[in-house]
Amino acid sequence: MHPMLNIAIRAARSAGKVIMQATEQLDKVETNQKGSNDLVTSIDIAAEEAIIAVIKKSYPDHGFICEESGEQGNAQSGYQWIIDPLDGTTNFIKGIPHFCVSIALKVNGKTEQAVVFDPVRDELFTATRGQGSQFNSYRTRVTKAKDLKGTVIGTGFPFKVKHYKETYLSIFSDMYDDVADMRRAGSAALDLAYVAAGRLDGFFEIGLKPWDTAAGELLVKEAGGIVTDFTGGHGYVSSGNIVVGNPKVVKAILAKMRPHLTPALSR
Ligand code: 2AM
Ligand code: CA
Repeated sequence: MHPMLNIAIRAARSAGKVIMQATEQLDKVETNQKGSNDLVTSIDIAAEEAIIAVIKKSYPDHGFICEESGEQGNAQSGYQWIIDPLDGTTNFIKGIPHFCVSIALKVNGKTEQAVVFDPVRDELFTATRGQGSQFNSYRTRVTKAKDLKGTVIGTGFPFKVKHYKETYLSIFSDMYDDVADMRRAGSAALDLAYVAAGRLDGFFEIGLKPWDTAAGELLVKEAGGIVTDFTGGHGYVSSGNIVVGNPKVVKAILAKMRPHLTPALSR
């Protein structure tokens, strides 16, 4: 295993410990509002500090982009860790046991290592660029679906950007006609890991942030899947409008989206 992936796993497990201890006394967790329907807890912050401490111990010169503390460290080093210490914060606050830690490492702008760790089920999803994607050390692949028939597609509602409601619901409605079922579980990073592990056939969401998707993207690609924006392009890197799955599933999802796209969703 690559030494940097090893450190990423150690960091994710250390954050997982902080998070799981907190679930035993949820009433003591402090919650603050960052933005519209966007919450942060004392645990997001403590878990992020735990991750940074583990990584800095081995790699004191690396840079970081973190959901809670923003950019820090040395971005010029060519190494940048992209960290979501607790993805699925709303689930965590409500006591719904579905959230994860997401850590990716970019080297000169390319994602090389990825970890998504579910501390509730002790499930570890990892990838190293060019070496495939693993679930608890076993190689994973995206599903082989040829179209939407029989598929289960994950999604997230645009709960922080509710003006997309109408467009989102028309896309959802058209897709719903063809799929077996849809899932809205509340942690985008875990949704992406589930696509990589073949648990979901595909996934789409509007307006995700780099720390929600950085690790999951590499997991999906290394599992044989593709990642696009809502037009099939690369705009997702800045827009966070993301579609993933095997190439045929992505094509089928994009076809359902096409009639409903507004300019803001076409990038
Ligand atoms: P969070 O828990 O770290 O806030 C839920 O739909 C998933 O999407 C979560 O992973 C949530 O991350 C993420 N998310 C982040 N920004 C979002 C946005 N603007 N709209 C919808 N989901 C968002
Ligand atoms: Ca997140």
